[in-house]
Amino acid sequence: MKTNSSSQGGPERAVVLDAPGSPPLLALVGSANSGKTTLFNALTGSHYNTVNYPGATVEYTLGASRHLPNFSCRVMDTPGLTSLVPSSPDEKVTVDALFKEAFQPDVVLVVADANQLSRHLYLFRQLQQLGFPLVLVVTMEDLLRRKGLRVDEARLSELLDCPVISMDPRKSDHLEALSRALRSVYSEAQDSPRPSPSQYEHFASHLDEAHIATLFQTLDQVEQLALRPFSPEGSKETAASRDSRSSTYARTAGADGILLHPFWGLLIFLLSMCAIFTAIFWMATPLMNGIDFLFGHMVAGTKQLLPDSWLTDLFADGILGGIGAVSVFLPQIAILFLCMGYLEDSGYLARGAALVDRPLSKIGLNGKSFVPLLSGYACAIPGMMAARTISNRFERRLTIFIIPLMSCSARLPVYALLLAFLIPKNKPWLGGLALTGLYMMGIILGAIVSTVISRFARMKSRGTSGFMLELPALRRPVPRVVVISAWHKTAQYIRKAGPAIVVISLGLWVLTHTPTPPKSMQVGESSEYITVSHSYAASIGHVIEPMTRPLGLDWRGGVAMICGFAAREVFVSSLALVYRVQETQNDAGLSGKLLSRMHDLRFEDTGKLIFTPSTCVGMIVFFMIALQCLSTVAVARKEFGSWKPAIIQLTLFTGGAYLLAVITVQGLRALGVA
Ligand SMILES: Nc1nc2c(ncn2[C@@H]2O[C@H](COP(=O)(O)OP(=O)(O)OP(=O)(O)O)[C@@H](O)[C@H]2O)c(=O)[nH]1
Ligand SMILES: [Mg+2]
Repeated sequence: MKTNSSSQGGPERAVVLDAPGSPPLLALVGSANSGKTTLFNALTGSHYNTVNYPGATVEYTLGASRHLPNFSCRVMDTPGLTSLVPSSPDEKVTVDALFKEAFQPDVVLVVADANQLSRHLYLFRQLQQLGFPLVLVVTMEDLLRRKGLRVDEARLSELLDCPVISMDPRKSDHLEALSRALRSVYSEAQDSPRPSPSQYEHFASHLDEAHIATLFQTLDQVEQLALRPFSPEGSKETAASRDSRSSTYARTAGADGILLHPFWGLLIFLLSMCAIFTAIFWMATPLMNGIDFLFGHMVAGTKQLLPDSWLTDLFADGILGGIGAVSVFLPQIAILFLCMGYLEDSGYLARGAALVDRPLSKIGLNGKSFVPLLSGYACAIPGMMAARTISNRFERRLTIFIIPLMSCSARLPVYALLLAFLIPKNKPWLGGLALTGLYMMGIILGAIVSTVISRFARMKSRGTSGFMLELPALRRPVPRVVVISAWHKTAQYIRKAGPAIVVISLGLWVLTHTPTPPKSMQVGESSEYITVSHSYAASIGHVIEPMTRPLGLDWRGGVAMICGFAAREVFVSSLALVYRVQETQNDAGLSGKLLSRMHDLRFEDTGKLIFTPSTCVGMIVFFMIALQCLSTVAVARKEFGSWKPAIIQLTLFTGGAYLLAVITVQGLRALGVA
């Protein structure tokens, strides 16, 4: 869920950093979860992912200040930073951004959470000591006010000797005041030199503990002087309203007592997940039927409208059919993102991290692994990148290693198809339960792999990084924020999966239609069948058939599985193509046709049914474990820093998946399951 700059849905803008005459550079820095990315989005009009737990951003991002009145600048969002001495790779990104010549910001905008003012001001003071031109933005004052306190901007500004703007970056007000402050700081500092890397080296090597302790004491005083009691404006706060507010707080604290309880907390967590997955099956069905119907008619309509030629077939079956087969699953993916976004924004998912810290530390990981693992449930790529927040190298690499086992959203269409085949339509809860089980299996398998590796590695001595996660306040999510975020994640999914589906569907159509079989064979009603069984795809499929037979699949299923390596969801559209689903004569939509076709497909030689319960369970096992995504391998190489672990990961997971799938299919058959 939690994603980071390069994988987020916002428009990437290429901004040349050090081009001569380019507008001033404004850097947003501050502690994790203080609202930097939210402010970045407000200033630039982007839609980068903002979530309610620390560690969302792990790379810097650039944009143009389109919404900042009268001050045209480039804006840089950075990963959270607590102090100028970085303790993890993501923190190092921010420090590098501040001191590398080409990046040197003209103004630094420090973002601090009003509820943790003294701690967040520590970084501010360090930047001030080094001589950066600064403006301070204080966020989350709405939450502070609920505690009966407010920030006295003027007083804080006086104490810190720096312009201070208190604002909620989720609403676009106060941008005028912010712009004014930035303009004045920028024009004052324009000619003075920025702190150099050598100044930084000197600063970092002269930090001593006594100095840090004094600084924190001073900052505590600053906080005390700058916070004022607050009662709701205009209205005299009545005893009743005060009581109701403090009881809200007592409730939040009480809620945490249950939500973080080792037993009840976990039970509630599991039940919420079950509810979400049942919702995915149940709520999505009408929408899925609609999309299915639409594409079914589009394909049929295209074939009627356009002249009868191979080009029409290529377009209708290859492209439209391919897109349709996967689009059907979009409602499920959107509902998954919506529900997770809601839990994320409420602050509940961060409780998940606290809950699993102890179990995770038992298997060699760290509470901080939770966010990357959770991100892995949307897509392994941002998950692997989010692991940069883990400072301990071993724990970071172990987290990256097991992330592909988390069920990414690309697996959802495959699971959904196979479960729809296995489970009666009138029992959505059974589907939800099965899906919860599959998603849980991801974390269980990850735990097994991680335990084994960390047991082996324990021979070598290694440190472990302490886990410190700031729990965000529990709050009612803002529906607009949740919906927009889910929309952008779904759109991003389409952008990522779409091209692969079109290209593979086209390629596969050509492979299954060439070369043209000899004229003498092109007679009778099964001419389409003859075409495909004489095609190049058939030749490839027959070569790999000895591998796919033990899985219970014929050569056509094997071809679809190979196509799945481009992107897992392509498996579904490929099945539709290799099994010539378009020719099924019934009124169902595309996926209805695919399902009904699966029920009576038979092996060409033995005449036995291909898609049996054992084959489908085997395929689920295969897809659950296989690292079937080449972009993940590339990112793993980058995050590991070498090919070796990435290749080991690929071979271990894909090889293991194949073996386990064969064992499952053969085992089930030995037990008498068809
Ligand atoms: N209530 C409230 N929530 C806010 C405010 N500003 C930001 N948020 C929320 O705080 C959460 C964290 O915001 P982000 O912008 O992701 O924080 P960040 O500083 O980029 O976090 P990292 O990338 O982890 O360093 C999000 O859920 C925001 O919607 C505010 O003023 N009030
Ligand atoms: Mg961020």
